Amino acid sequence: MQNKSNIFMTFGKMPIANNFINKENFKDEYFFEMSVAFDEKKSLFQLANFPKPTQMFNENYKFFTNSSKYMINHFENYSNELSKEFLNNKSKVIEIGCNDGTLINFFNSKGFDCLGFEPSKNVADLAKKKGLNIITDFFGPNFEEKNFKKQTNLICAANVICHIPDLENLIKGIDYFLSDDGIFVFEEPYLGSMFEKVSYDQIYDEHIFMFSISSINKIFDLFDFQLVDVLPQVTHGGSMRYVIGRKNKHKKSEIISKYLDEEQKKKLDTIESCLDFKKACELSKKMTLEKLNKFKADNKKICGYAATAKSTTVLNYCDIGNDIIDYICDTTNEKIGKFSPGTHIPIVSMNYFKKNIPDIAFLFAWNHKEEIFLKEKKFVENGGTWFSHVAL
Ligand code: DWN
Ligand code: SAH
Repeated sequence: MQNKSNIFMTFGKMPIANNFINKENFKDEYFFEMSVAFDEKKSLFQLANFPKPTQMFNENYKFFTNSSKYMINHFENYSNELSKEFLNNKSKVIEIGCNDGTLINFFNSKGFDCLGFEPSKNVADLAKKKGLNIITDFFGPNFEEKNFKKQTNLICAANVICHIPDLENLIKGIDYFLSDDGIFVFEEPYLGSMFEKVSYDQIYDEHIFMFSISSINKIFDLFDFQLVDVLPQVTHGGSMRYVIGRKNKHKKSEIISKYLDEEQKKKLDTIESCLDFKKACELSKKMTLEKLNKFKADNKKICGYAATAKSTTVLNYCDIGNDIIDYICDTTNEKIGKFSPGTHIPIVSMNYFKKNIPDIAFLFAWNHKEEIFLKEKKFVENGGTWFSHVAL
Protein backbone atom coordinates (compact mmCIF):
# COMPACT_ATOMS: atom_id res chain seq x y z
CA MET A 1 0.00 0.00 0.00
CA GLN A 2 2.99 2.30 -0.47
CA ASN A 3 2.67 5.26 -2.77
CA LYS A 4 5.82 7.22 -3.38
CA SER A 5 4.29 9.67 -5.83
CA ASN A 6 2.83 12.00 -3.23
CA ILE A 7 5.90 12.65 -1.10
CA PHE A 8 5.43 16.12 0.40
CA MET A 9 8.19 16.45 3.01
CA THR A 10 11.45 14.98 4.25
CA PHE A 11 12.77 14.99 7.81
CA GLY A 12 16.24 14.10 6.57
CA LYS A 13 18.44 11.17 7.56
CA MET A 14 17.03 9.20 10.50
CA PRO A 15 18.40 6.28 12.52
CA ILE A 16 16.27 3.44 14.00
CA ALA A 17 14.24 5.34 16.62
CA ASN A 18 14.58 2.77 19.41
CA ASN A 19 18.17 1.78 18.65
CA PHE A 20 19.83 3.24 21.75
CA ILE A 21 23.42 2.25 21.05
CA ASN A 22 26.87 1.67 22.52
CA LYS A 23 29.85 3.85 21.53
CA GLU A 24 31.52 1.03 19.57
CA ASN A 25 28.49 0.86 17.22
CA PHE A 26 28.46 4.57 16.28
CA LYS A 27 30.52 3.96 13.14
CA ASP A 28 28.12 1.44 11.57
CA GLU A 29 24.85 3.06 12.64
CA TYR A 30 22.04 2.60 10.08
CA PHE A 31 20.25 5.66 8.64
CA PHE A 32 17.42 6.08 6.13
CA GLU A 33 15.86 9.13 4.46
CA MET A 34 12.61 9.75 6.36
CA SER A 35 10.16 11.26 3.88
CA VAL A 36 6.40 11.36 4.27
CA ALA A 37 3.74 10.92 1.60
CA PHE A 38 -0.03 11.16 1.30
CA ASP A 39 -2.08 8.65 -0.66
CA GLU A 40 -5.16 10.67 -1.72
CA LYS A 41 -7.10 7.58 -2.80
CA LYS A 42 -7.08 6.13 0.71
CA SER A 43 -6.54 9.48 2.50
CA LEU A 44 -3.54 7.77 4.05
CA PHE A 45 -0.59 9.58 5.64
CA GLN A 46 2.48 7.34 5.41
CA LEU A 47 6.24 7.04 5.39
CA ALA A 48 7.58 6.90 1.83
CA ASN A 49 10.37 4.51 2.89
CA PHE A 50 11.35 2.72 6.07
CA PRO A 51 13.61 -0.05 7.44
CA LYS A 52 12.61 -3.73 7.37
CA PRO A 53 10.36 -4.73 10.31
CA THR A 54 13.05 -7.12 11.65
CA GLN A 55 15.51 -4.20 11.89
CA MET A 56 13.13 -2.57 14.39
CA PHE A 57 11.36 -5.48 16.08
CA ASN A 58 13.76 -8.14 17.30
CA GLU A 59 15.31 -9.55 20.50
CA ASN A 60 16.65 -6.09 21.46
CA TYR A 61 13.42 -4.06 21.42
CA LYS A 62 13.73 -1.29 23.99
CA PHE A 63 10.15 -0.16 24.60
CA PHE A 64 8.16 -1.80 27.39
CA THR A 65 4.45 -1.10 27.82
CA ASN A 66 4.77 -1.16 31.61
CA SER A 67 7.05 1.93 31.56
CA SER A 68 3.96 4.12 32.13
CA LYS A 69 1.66 3.56 35.13
CA TYR A 70 -0.97 5.67 33.38
CA MET A 71 -0.89 3.36 30.34
CA ILE A 72 -1.17 0.22 32.53
CA ASN A 73 -4.29 1.73 34.04
CA HIS A 74 -5.58 2.69 30.58
CA PHE A 75 -5.14 -0.90 29.36
CA GLU A 76 -7.05 -2.25 32.36
CA ASN A 77 -9.94 0.09 31.47
CA TYR A 78 -9.63 -0.88 27.77
CA SER A 79 -9.97 -4.57 28.69
CA ASN A 80 -12.93 -3.84 31.00
CA GLU A 81 -14.75 -1.83 28.32
CA LEU A 82 -14.19 -4.40 25.55
CA SER A 83 -15.14 -7.35 27.80
CA LYS A 84 -18.37 -5.67 28.81
CA GLU A 85 -19.35 -4.66 25.28
CA PHE A 86 -18.26 -7.64 23.17
CA LEU A 87 -17.47 -10.77 25.21
CA ASN A 88 -19.12 -13.57 27.16
CA ASN A 89 -17.54 -16.18 29.41
CA LYS A 90 -16.64 -18.49 26.49
CA SER A 91 -14.98 -15.81 24.38
CA LYS A 92 -11.57 -16.04 22.72
CA VAL A 93 -9.27 -13.02 22.50
CA ILE A 94 -6.18 -12.28 20.38
CA GLU A 95 -3.91 -9.29 20.91
CA ILE A 96 -1.61 -8.11 18.10
CA GLY A 97 1.66 -6.56 19.37
CA CYS A 98 1.16 -7.52 23.01
CA ASN A 99 4.70 -6.47 24.02
CA ASP A 100 5.27 -7.39 27.72
CA GLY A 101 1.72 -8.75 27.99
CA THR A 102 0.20 -5.85 29.95
CA LEU A 103 -3.14 -5.73 28.05
CA ILE A 104 -3.63 -9.41 27.18
CA ASN A 105 -2.90 -10.29 30.83
CA PHE A 106 -5.99 -8.30 31.90
CA PHE A 107 -8.13 -10.43 29.54
CA ASN A 108 -6.38 -13.61 30.69
CA SER A 109 -7.11 -12.79 34.34
CA LYS A 110 -10.82 -12.50 33.47
CA GLY A 111 -10.74 -16.14 32.29
CA PHE A 112 -10.94 -15.67 28.50
CA ASP A 113 -9.01 -17.98 26.18
CA CYS A 114 -6.18 -15.65 25.06
CA LEU A 115 -3.40 -15.54 22.48
CA GLY A 116 -0.81 -12.78 21.92
CA PHE A 117 1.37 -12.10 18.88
CA GLU A 118 4.67 -10.37 19.57
CA PRO A 119 7.72 -10.53 17.23
CA SER A 120 10.22 -8.83 19.58
CA LYS A 121 11.58 -11.81 21.50
CA ASN A 122 12.79 -10.04 24.64
CA VAL A 123 9.38 -8.47 25.35
CA ALA A 124 7.48 -11.59 24.19
CA ASP A 125 9.51 -13.57 26.77
CA LEU A 126 8.34 -11.19 29.51
CA ALA A 127 4.73 -11.89 28.49
CA LYS A 128 5.39 -15.65 28.48
CA LYS A 129 6.82 -15.38 32.01
CA LYS A 130 3.38 -14.13 33.10
CA GLY A 131 2.02 -17.51 31.97
CA LEU A 132 0.46 -16.07 28.80
CA ASN A 133 -0.02 -17.92 25.51
CA ILE A 134 2.26 -16.01 23.10
CA ILE A 135 3.43 -16.56 19.51
CA THR A 136 6.82 -14.85 19.06
CA ASP A 137 6.15 -13.67 15.52
CA PHE A 138 4.60 -10.98 13.33
CA PHE A 139 0.81 -11.34 13.12
CA GLY A 140 -0.61 -12.76 9.88
CA PRO A 141 -2.78 -15.48 8.33
CA ASN A 142 -0.18 -18.26 8.28
CA PHE A 143 -0.61 -19.87 11.69
CA GLU A 144 -2.08 -23.28 12.53
CA GLU A 145 -3.90 -22.19 15.72
CA LYS A 146 -6.95 -24.46 15.49
CA ASN A 147 -8.54 -23.06 18.68
CA PHE A 148 -8.56 -19.56 17.32
CA LYS A 149 -9.03 -19.98 13.53
CA LYS A 150 -12.40 -18.36 12.57
CA GLN A 151 -13.36 -18.58 16.27
CA THR A 152 -11.85 -15.46 17.81
CA ASN A 153 -14.53 -13.13 19.18
CA LEU A 154 -12.22 -10.18 19.76
CA ILE A 155 -8.93 -9.22 18.11
CA CYS A 156 -7.52 -6.19 19.87
CA ALA A 157 -4.46 -4.01 19.47
CA ALA A 158 -2.95 -0.73 20.60
CA ASN A 159 -0.19 1.32 19.00
CA VAL A 160 0.78 -1.41 16.59
CA ILE A 161 -1.47 -1.42 13.52
CA CYS A 162 0.29 1.75 12.31
CA HIS A 163 3.57 -0.25 12.57
CA ILE A 164 2.48 -2.89 10.03
CA PRO A 165 3.52 -2.02 6.44
CA ASP A 166 1.50 -4.78 4.71
CA LEU A 167 -2.07 -3.84 5.61
CA GLU A 168 -3.49 -6.36 3.14
CA ASN A 169 -1.70 -9.21 4.94
CA LEU A 170 -2.89 -7.82 8.29
CA ILE A 171 -6.51 -7.87 7.09
CA LYS A 172 -6.05 -11.42 5.74
CA GLY A 173 -4.90 -12.37 9.25
CA ILE A 174 -7.98 -10.73 10.77
CA ASP A 175 -10.20 -12.65 8.31
CA TYR A 176 -8.36 -15.89 9.13
CA PHE A 177 -8.85 -15.66 12.92
CA LEU A 178 -12.06 -13.64 13.44
CA SER A 179 -15.37 -15.43 14.05
CA ASP A 180 -18.31 -14.55 11.80
CA ASP A 181 -19.62 -11.85 14.13
CA GLY A 182 -16.28 -11.11 15.82
CA ILE A 183 -14.87 -7.63 16.36
CA PHE A 184 -11.46 -6.13 15.65
CA VAL A 185 -10.64 -3.12 17.86
CA PHE A 186 -7.48 -1.03 17.78
CA GLU A 187 -6.22 2.31 19.07
CA GLU A 188 -3.56 4.36 17.28
CA PRO A 189 -2.17 7.91 17.41
CA TYR A 190 -4.61 10.16 15.52
CA LEU A 191 -3.58 12.23 12.48
CA GLY A 192 -5.88 15.12 13.54
CA SER A 193 -4.16 15.37 16.95
CA MET A 194 -0.70 15.27 15.37
CA PHE A 195 -1.65 18.13 13.02
CA GLU A 196 -3.19 20.21 15.84
CA LYS A 197 -0.26 19.80 18.21
CA VAL A 198 2.39 19.84 15.45
CA SER A 199 3.69 16.74 17.24
CA TYR A 200 5.73 15.66 14.22
CA ASP A 201 7.74 13.40 16.57
CA GLN A 202 4.91 10.85 16.16
CA ILE A 203 6.59 10.22 12.82
CA TYR A 204 9.50 7.77 13.04
CA ASP A 205 10.52 4.46 11.44
CA GLU A 206 8.05 2.30 13.42
CA HIS A 207 5.07 4.54 12.64
CA ILE A 208 4.58 3.70 8.97
CA PHE A 209 1.06 5.17 8.94
CA MET A 210 -0.71 7.97 10.77
CA PHE A 211 -4.37 7.06 10.56
CA SER A 212 -7.52 9.17 10.42
CA ILE A 213 -11.13 7.99 10.44
CA SER A 214 -11.29 8.73 6.70
CA SER A 215 -8.32 6.46 5.96
CA ILE A 216 -9.48 3.56 8.14
CA ASN A 217 -12.97 3.81 6.66
CA LYS A 218 -11.58 3.60 3.12
CA ILE A 219 -8.97 0.87 3.78
CA PHE A 220 -11.34 -1.67 5.37
CA ASP A 221 -14.01 -0.95 2.79
CA LEU A 222 -11.63 -2.35 0.14
CA PHE A 223 -12.04 -5.75 1.85
CA ASP A 224 -14.97 -7.62 3.41
CA PHE A 225 -14.84 -5.42 6.51
CA GLN A 226 -16.28 -2.12 7.65
CA LEU A 227 -15.67 0.51 10.29
CA VAL A 228 -18.57 0.28 12.75
CA ASP A 229 -17.56 2.66 15.56
CA VAL A 230 -14.89 5.11 16.70
CA LEU A 231 -13.99 6.55 20.09
CA PRO A 232 -11.40 9.32 20.65
CA GLN A 233 -8.75 8.63 23.31
CA VAL A 234 -6.44 11.00 25.22
CA THR A 235 -3.53 8.53 25.27
CA HIS A 236 -0.22 9.25 23.48
CA GLY A 237 -1.18 12.86 22.83
CA GLY A 238 -4.49 12.03 21.12
CA SER A 239 -5.44 8.63 19.72
CA MET A 240 -8.49 7.09 18.07
CA ARG A 241 -10.11 3.74 18.86
CA TYR A 242 -11.49 2.01 15.75
CA VAL A 243 -14.04 -0.83 15.87
CA ILE A 244 -14.16 -3.06 12.78
CA GLY A 245 -16.51 -5.93 11.87
CA ARG A 246 -17.31 -8.02 8.82
CA LYS A 247 -19.55 -6.16 6.33
CA ASN A 248 -23.29 -6.10 7.17
CA LYS A 249 -22.86 -7.92 10.49
CA HIS A 250 -22.97 -4.93 12.82
CA LYS A 251 -24.85 -1.66 13.06
CA LYS A 252 -22.66 1.25 11.97
CA SER A 253 -22.57 4.02 14.60
CA GLU A 254 -24.06 7.34 13.42
CA ILE A 255 -21.15 9.19 14.96
CA ILE A 256 -18.88 8.03 12.11
CA SER A 257 -20.46 10.23 9.46
CA LYS A 258 -20.26 13.24 11.82
CA TYR A 259 -16.54 12.66 12.36
CA LEU A 260 -16.02 12.12 8.61
CA ASP A 261 -17.67 15.49 7.95
CA GLU A 262 -15.40 17.13 10.52
CA GLU A 263 -12.32 15.55 8.95
CA GLN A 264 -13.42 16.80 5.53
CA LYS A 265 -13.83 20.33 6.91
CA LYS A 266 -10.29 20.14 8.30
CA LYS A 267 -9.11 18.69 4.95
CA LEU A 268 -7.62 15.67 6.74
CA ASP A 269 -8.70 13.57 3.77
CA THR A 270 -6.58 15.51 1.27
CA ILE A 271 -2.93 16.50 0.91
CA GLU A 272 -3.82 20.16 1.60
CA SER A 273 -3.66 19.65 5.37
CA CYS A 274 -0.25 17.97 4.93
CA LEU A 275 1.16 21.03 3.22
CA ASP A 276 0.08 23.21 6.17
CA PHE A 277 1.59 20.63 8.53
CA LYS A 278 4.91 20.82 6.65
CA LYS A 279 5.07 24.59 7.16
CA ALA A 280 4.15 24.16 10.83
CA CYS A 281 6.97 21.60 11.31
CA GLU A 282 9.52 23.93 9.76
CA LEU A 283 8.39 26.78 12.02
CA SER A 284 8.44 24.48 15.07
CA LYS A 285 12.04 23.49 14.30
CA LYS A 286 13.09 27.14 13.98
CA MET A 287 11.37 28.14 17.27
CA THR A 288 12.77 25.13 19.16
CA LEU A 289 16.33 25.92 18.07
CA GLU A 290 15.92 29.64 18.85
CA LYS A 291 14.70 28.85 22.38
CA LEU A 292 17.38 26.24 23.07
CA ASN A 293 20.12 28.58 21.80
CA LYS A 294 18.77 31.35 24.04
CA PHE A 295 18.86 28.98 27.07
CA LYS A 296 22.46 28.14 26.19
CA ALA A 297 23.40 31.81 25.78
CA ASP A 298 21.98 32.37 29.29
CA ASN A 299 24.23 29.56 30.59
CA LYS A 300 21.35 27.24 31.44
CA LYS A 301 21.96 23.53 31.84
CA ILE A 302 19.59 21.49 29.68
CA CYS A 303 18.71 17.81 29.95
CA GLY A 304 16.23 15.60 28.11
CA TYR A 305 13.56 13.81 30.16
CA ALA A 306 12.56 10.32 28.86
CA ALA A 307 14.44 8.71 25.98
CA THR A 308 11.34 8.14 23.89
CA ALA A 309 11.27 6.80 20.33
CA LYS A 310 9.71 10.17 19.46
CA SER A 311 12.77 12.04 20.74
CA THR A 312 14.84 10.48 17.93
CA THR A 313 12.82 12.47 15.37
CA VAL A 314 13.04 15.78 17.27
CA LEU A 315 16.77 15.48 17.95
CA ASN A 316 17.75 14.38 14.44
CA TYR A 317 15.37 16.70 12.55
CA CYS A 318 16.47 19.73 14.59
CA ASP A 319 20.10 18.53 14.77
CA ILE A 320 20.29 18.82 18.56
CA GLY A 321 23.30 17.06 20.06
CA ASN A 322 25.34 16.73 23.22
CA ASP A 323 26.57 20.36 22.86
CA ILE A 324 23.02 21.48 23.75
CA ILE A 325 21.59 18.61 25.83
CA ASP A 326 23.91 17.20 28.52
CA TYR A 327 22.06 13.92 29.03
CA ILE A 328 18.64 12.24 28.71
CA CYS A 329 17.28 10.53 31.82
CA ASP A 330 14.99 7.50 31.52
CA THR A 331 13.53 4.71 33.64
CA THR A 332 14.39 1.88 31.20
CA ASN A 333 17.41 -0.21 32.28
CA GLU A 334 17.97 -1.35 28.67
CA LYS A 335 18.47 2.30 27.54
CA ILE A 336 20.58 3.55 30.49
CA GLY A 337 24.34 3.63 29.73
CA LYS A 338 23.68 3.79 25.99
CA PHE A 339 23.47 6.78 23.62
CA SER A 340 20.58 8.36 21.73
CA PRO A 341 20.20 7.14 18.11
CA GLY A 342 21.95 9.43 15.61
CA THR A 343 22.73 12.29 18.01
CA HIS A 344 24.66 10.24 20.61
CA ILE A 345 23.53 11.97 23.80
CA PRO A 346 24.20 9.81 26.92
CA ILE A 347 21.15 8.10 28.46
CA VAL A 348 21.26 8.11 32.27
CA SER A 349 19.13 6.92 35.18
CA MET A 350 16.54 8.95 37.08
CA ASN A 351 18.92 8.87 40.02
CA TYR A 352 21.47 10.78 37.92
CA PHE A 353 18.79 13.38 37.09
CA LYS A 354 18.07 13.89 40.81
CA LYS A 355 21.80 14.37 41.55
CA ASN A 356 22.54 16.56 38.49
CA ILE A 357 19.48 18.77 38.33
CA PRO A 358 19.39 20.92 35.17
CA ASP A 359 17.77 24.35 34.77
CA ILE A 360 15.69 23.14 31.83
CA ALA A 361 14.26 19.66 31.17
CA PHE A 362 13.19 18.99 27.56
CA LEU A 363 10.19 16.71 28.13
CA PHE A 364 10.37 14.12 25.35
CA ALA A 365 7.48 12.12 26.90
CA TRP A 366 5.14 15.13 26.67
CA ASN A 367 2.31 12.61 26.11
CA HIS A 368 2.81 11.41 29.72
CA LYS A 369 3.08 14.90 31.21
CA GLU A 370 0.38 14.40 33.91
CA GLU A 371 2.09 11.28 35.22
CA ILE A 372 5.56 12.87 35.08
CA PHE A 373 4.65 16.31 36.51
CA LEU A 374 3.06 14.57 39.48
CA LYS A 375 6.21 12.65 40.38
CA GLU A 376 8.62 15.49 39.56
CA LYS A 377 6.95 18.30 41.54
CA LYS A 378 10.26 19.02 43.29
CA PHE A 379 12.00 19.84 40.00
CA VAL A 380 9.73 22.88 39.51
CA GLU A 381 9.65 23.76 43.23
CA ASN A 382 13.46 23.97 43.09
CA GLY A 383 13.37 26.37 40.14
CA GLY A 384 13.49 23.94 37.20
CA THR A 385 11.58 24.61 33.97
CA TRP A 386 9.88 22.11 31.64
CA PHE A 387 10.31 22.69 27.93
CA SER A 388 8.95 20.99 24.83
CA HIS A 389 8.41 21.57 21.12
CA VAL A 390 4.66 20.98 21.72
CA ALA A 391 2.50 23.08 24.06
CA LEU A 392 2.67 21.63 27.61
O1 DWN B 1 3.98 3.27 19.49
C1 DWN B 1 4.86 3.14 20.30
C2 DWN B 1 4.66 3.64 21.68
C3 DWN B 1 3.48 2.99 22.32
O2 DWN B 1 5.78 3.38 22.49
C4 DWN B 1 6.14 2.48 19.98
N1 DWN B 1 6.35 2.54 18.57
C5 DWN B 1 7.35 2.98 20.72
C6 DWN B 1 7.06 3.71 21.99
O3 DWN B 1 7.15 5.10 21.74
P1 DWN B 1 7.79 6.12 22.80
O4 DWN B 1 9.12 5.62 23.24
O5 DWN B 1 7.75 7.47 22.20
O6 DWN B 1 6.73 5.93 23.99
P2 DWN B 1 6.42 6.71 25.32
O7 DWN B 1 5.48 5.88 26.09
O8 DWN B 1 6.02 8.12 25.07
O9 DWN B 1 7.84 6.80 26.11
C7 DWN B 1 8.41 5.69 26.70
C8 DWN B 1 9.78 6.06 27.28
O10 DWN B 1 9.65 7.08 28.26
C9 DWN B 1 10.47 4.87 27.94
O11 DWN B 1 11.85 4.90 27.62
C10 DWN B 1 10.30 5.16 29.42
C11 DWN B 1 10.26 6.67 29.47
N2 DWN B 1 9.54 7.20 30.62
C12 DWN B 1 10.24 7.69 31.70
O12 DWN B 1 11.49 7.72 31.68
N3 DWN B 1 9.54 8.14 32.79
C13 DWN B 1 8.18 7.16 30.62
C14 DWN B 1 7.46 7.59 31.70
C15 DWN B 1 5.96 7.55 31.75
C16 DWN B 1 8.18 8.09 32.85
O13 DWN B 1 7.61 8.52 33.87
N1 SAH C 1 0.73 -2.60 22.33
C1 SAH C 1 1.81 -2.13 23.17
C2 SAH C 1 3.15 -2.06 22.43
C3 SAH C 1 3.25 -1.01 21.37
S1 SAH C 1 4.87 -0.94 20.62
C4 SAH C 1 1.49 -0.78 23.76
O1 SAH C 1 0.59 -0.07 23.28
O2 SAH C 1 2.19 -0.39 24.69
C5 SAH C 1 4.57 -1.92 19.17
C6 SAH C 1 4.71 -3.40 19.47
O3 SAH C 1 4.20 -4.14 18.34
C7 SAH C 1 6.14 -3.89 19.68
O4 SAH C 1 6.21 -4.67 20.82
C8 SAH C 1 6.46 -4.65 18.40
O5 SAH C 1 7.39 -5.68 18.58
C9 SAH C 1 5.09 -5.17 17.98
N2 SAH C 1 4.91 -5.41 16.53
C10 SAH C 1 5.45 -4.75 15.49
N3 SAH C 1 5.01 -5.25 14.32
C11 SAH C 1 4.15 -6.25 14.61
C12 SAH C 1 3.37 -7.16 13.83
N4 SAH C 1 3.41 -7.12 12.49
N5 SAH C 1 2.61 -8.08 14.47
C13 SAH C 1 2.57 -8.11 15.82
N6 SAH C 1 3.28 -7.27 16.61
C14 SAH C 1 4.07 -6.35 16.03
